[in-house]
Amino acid sequence: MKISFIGSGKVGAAVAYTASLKGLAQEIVLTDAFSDKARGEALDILQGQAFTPQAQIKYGDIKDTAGSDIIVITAGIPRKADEPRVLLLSRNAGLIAGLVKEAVLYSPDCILFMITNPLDVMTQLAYQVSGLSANRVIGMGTVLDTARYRSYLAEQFGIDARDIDAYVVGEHGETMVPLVSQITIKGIPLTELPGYESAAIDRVCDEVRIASGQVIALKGGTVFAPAASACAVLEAIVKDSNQILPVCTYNSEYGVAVSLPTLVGRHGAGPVLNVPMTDCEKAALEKSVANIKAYVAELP
Ligand code: 2OP
Repeated sequence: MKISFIGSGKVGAAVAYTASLKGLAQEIVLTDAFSDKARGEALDILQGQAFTPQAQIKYGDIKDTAGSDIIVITAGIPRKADEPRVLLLSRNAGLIAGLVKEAVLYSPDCILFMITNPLDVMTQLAYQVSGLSANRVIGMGTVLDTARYRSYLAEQFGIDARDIDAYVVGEHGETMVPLVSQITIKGIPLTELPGYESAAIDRVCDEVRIASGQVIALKGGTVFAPAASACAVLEAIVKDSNQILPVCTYNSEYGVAVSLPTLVGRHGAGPVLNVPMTDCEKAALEKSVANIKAYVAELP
């Protein structure tokens, strides 16, 4: 398994490091517009290898990513705390289109894993310009928001986050939809938990919506939750686990890239699963999809 990173900033480097700790690849290649940054991060990971799983950690330019099984794209300008993710559209679109095309030339059989924001638009763009089938262009999407949702629910109700089945779907952005009607704890509806009150769920949903802005305001950017979430997706691909994750993929029913619970394995992503939703949740998802489409229409 060869995993290459286009963009070795804070998030790219953290994903690469986490992937190396999890032993997800035999070969990891870091690239960055600032080549010293890629070299520095690669050397830093390499120097710890006496105590971590062994992998070849390399740095270089896009040519060195040739033959990758997975290409992780984190390149681009990140957002500030008070900026919506979508403001990055004009900043990142041209850059990402060029990088995707070049990466696929060197790795025509790869799975593209998109992390750059605005996530849904960048996934749609990568799907359009890469020529790859939809199952091989995967955005991290609301996997990250889902991680936050489960973590905050776990904290609120004092239970193990890994026992919680709950999803955030739709846009990885302002209109994300935390699904409340389907939350279960190992098959038991959340409403059956001692101490359950619907106001607490509303508070958790609000917290999830502002979660990244809060971290960005405090430390300048989100890093560890994105790295953990990205590596959950990478692990599902590498181990061919067919895990259900709300990744972002082009959805022919909606006509745009959007996050929904999807099987993820060595083939990439798909099929998308039908989650039961209330009418209110369905309407919120439709609104979220419309929002993504409006942003996609702004692509140059
Ligand atoms: C996040 O949600 C900034 O999209 C990034 O952490």
